[in-house]
Amino acid sequence: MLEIFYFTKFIIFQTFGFLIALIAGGIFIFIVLRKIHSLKTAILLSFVFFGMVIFVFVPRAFPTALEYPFGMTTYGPGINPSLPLANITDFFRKLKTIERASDIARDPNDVPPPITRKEPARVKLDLVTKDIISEIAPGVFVDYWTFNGTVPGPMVRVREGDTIDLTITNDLTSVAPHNIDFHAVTGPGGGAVVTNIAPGETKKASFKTLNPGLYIYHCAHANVANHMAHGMYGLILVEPKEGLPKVDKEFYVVQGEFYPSGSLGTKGLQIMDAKKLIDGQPEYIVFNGRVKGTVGNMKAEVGDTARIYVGNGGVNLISSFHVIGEIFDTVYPEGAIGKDSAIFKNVQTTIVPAGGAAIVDMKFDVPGNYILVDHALARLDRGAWGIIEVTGNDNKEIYDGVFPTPADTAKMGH
Ligand SMILES: [Cu+2]
Repeated sequence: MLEIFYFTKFIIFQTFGFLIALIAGGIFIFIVLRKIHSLKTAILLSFVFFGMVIFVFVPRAFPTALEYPFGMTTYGPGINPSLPLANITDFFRKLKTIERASDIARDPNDVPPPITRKEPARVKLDLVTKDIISEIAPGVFVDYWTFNGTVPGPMVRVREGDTIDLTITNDLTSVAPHNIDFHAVTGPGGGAVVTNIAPGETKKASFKTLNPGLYIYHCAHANVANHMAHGMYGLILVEPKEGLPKVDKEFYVVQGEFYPSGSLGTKGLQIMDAKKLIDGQPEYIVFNGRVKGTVGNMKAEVGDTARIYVGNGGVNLISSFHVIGEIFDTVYPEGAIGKDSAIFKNVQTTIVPAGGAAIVDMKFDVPGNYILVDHALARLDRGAWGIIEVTGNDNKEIYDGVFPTPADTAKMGH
């Protein structure tokens, strides 16, 4: 019911608002003119009215198609990011069949185990693109477009030289066609060119991973920014032949932006606002698809070494990734790994570009809550934060809430 209400509201206010205002204005002038029999007033009012029509309505009221927002001109290589009304009515028609999920977030613990193989192999990968309606914040619903039903999609882990045998299916309930672009793949579109799938369609393709690294994969169907702003991204780790140094804990976190028509906190089902998208003004900036997408799921013990595979689905912002209270002992900048790759030591904040990644390692010495953030800190208020809960024994030598008295110092043997 709530969905029907929001859809009707959208149609009336956003799509036909101009038309209604135009008709109402015409009727108003007609009524006024019938009461005042003055040619001068009639001419003056007509000028005001037609002036307003030209100034306000003309630039917006003659769209090439019924779309939201009306009459957007953009210069991308494909279709523009406005949503065709046909797409919206299609969504409405399929609304009953679209899956609802109580939690859209991919569990940050959902990291495939390190690869122990010493030889390259063929690795099967099955992906399903699918609409999921779920909450981005309490009471705020979004029609996510997903890989395998979560945001981000599954983390893929292969070894340098492996061949991926991909089977990708677009679920019949999907509103839009999709495809996949692996940044780890060499060739046109990173795979996108050979994986275009309409709802109900399946395609198979195989790719050899030539370069080690941590890479984003994403849907690259036109309008690409629009598809990515619906949640269509994830990470693929191509381990170098020699593997990565062992750690106790591995986590999977991907930042992303969402552009609903309603402002921050506006409840109900939201339609994406393509104008906000190209203006780069997201309402929500989150880790793993929703506000608190990783909260409650990242745990470690004192003494553990932890690694976070961080991605940024964007589509507009660069993430300044930071963990409050920790220093990254090692950063693999921009997800670059393998022989002769740069490694940074002792880093406070690292850049994760839009459509890029980074690997950060840290060791927990003291128990407590460690907050991961995009350190453009105003973004915390839009959802860009998570928590790593570390339990274990205090280490007063490293971190103490009070300044020790001389007696305490004597006891500690200094
Ligand atoms: Cu897509």
